[in-house]
Amino acid sequence: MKITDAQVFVGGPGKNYVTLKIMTDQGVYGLGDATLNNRETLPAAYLTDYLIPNLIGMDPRNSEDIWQFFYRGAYFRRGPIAMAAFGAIDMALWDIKGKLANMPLYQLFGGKSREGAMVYAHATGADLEDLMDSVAHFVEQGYKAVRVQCGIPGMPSASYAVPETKGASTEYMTDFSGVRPKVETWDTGTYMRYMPGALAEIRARFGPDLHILHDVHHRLLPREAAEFAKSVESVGLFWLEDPTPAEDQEALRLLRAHSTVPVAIGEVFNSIWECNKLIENELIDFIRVAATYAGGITHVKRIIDLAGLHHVRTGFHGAPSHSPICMAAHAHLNAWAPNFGIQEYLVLGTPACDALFPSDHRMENGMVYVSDAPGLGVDFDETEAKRYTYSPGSHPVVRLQDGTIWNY
Ligand code: CS2
Ligand code: MG
Repeated sequence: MKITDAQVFVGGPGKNYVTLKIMTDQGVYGLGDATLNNRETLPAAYLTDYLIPNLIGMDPRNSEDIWQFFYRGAYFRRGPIAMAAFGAIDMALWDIKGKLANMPLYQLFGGKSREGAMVYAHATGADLEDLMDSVAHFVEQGYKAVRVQCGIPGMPSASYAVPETKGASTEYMTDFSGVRPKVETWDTGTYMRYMPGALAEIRARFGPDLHILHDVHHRLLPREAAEFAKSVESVGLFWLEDPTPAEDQEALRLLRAHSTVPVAIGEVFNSIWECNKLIENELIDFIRVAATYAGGITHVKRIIDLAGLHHVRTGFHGAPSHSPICMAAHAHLNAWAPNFGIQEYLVLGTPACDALFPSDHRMENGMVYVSDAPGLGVDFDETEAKRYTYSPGSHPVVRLQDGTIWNY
């Protein structure tokens, strides 16, 4: 069996999804997601210029060997661009494998460990009251877990992932007016004084059963993160995400020494080599990698297995940055993984997205039910794809009040 052709499409409803389609001489094709948010043309070029010419003629069933060929063959290993490109190829090869076996992927992993996988939504508000309305909206829809972010009184501009005006759209992460970022202003002291009380109010309003998550988005120093984690302990968070920039992994020992708050890290990691020390030293509780830029299903399965040895559960990244193809890969991993924790969930279910990526993975009452179709169980409508083109966008950059650049 041989790969005969592969194509890359960039575009989508409100997002530049990077979709790979691999064709074979047996008519079976596979789909992969190589979306690297706000740098989408780069994995697309890596695929088109270097990887696809090598793929043609390979036997698509040898997904492990193909993964190793590209990973080791690059010599300059890892990095989000390469790993997103390898990840897309890997997903597409697993999709083909499942279609050949006539089985949904979770069966090839070892079957279902659960019927539905719990997901969390993003609740956000310009202020706490606005956020409470957003949380209530998700609770009414049956969500059992909600990530909460809100504007902070005294903070000069909207902080991470919040709209500037009440009730505004939640299109807060990418500005598609060009590659020049908008600037947000951050003040750690204001955040540290306000947020613990706000989280306590959310807990008081919604009661003990709601899983509440909060994302610090890498903005605190290690000592500040330890103080913050200690101060929110009574809220009973499901997790505190990215309390510090994760390059300095030893820093988490300070947080661990002062607090039992569950810690989730890893959405910017692209290989097991960034996760292994955090996992082996049991400095985190949830690992946040994504099948897209952590090298696909083959590589993420290795991370899941390592995590399982150390009581670390999964909490895969699922920001709108990932296409429904990556989310389908996650749905299969989540159905199988014995150490599944939760899934961040934002993309599936919008009519435009469903038209471009038809699938019968189902979301109901805050749970995802995996599709039983062979392979990934998601398709790509190329006619629909013609409606979209690439539009450059950017994450905001963050500065302190004196102008110093800070962490987005
Ligand atoms: C975030 C992301 O989902 C999350 O937890 O931290 O939204 C992140 O900001 C984006 O994926 C960046 O592209
Ligand atoms: Mg995050």
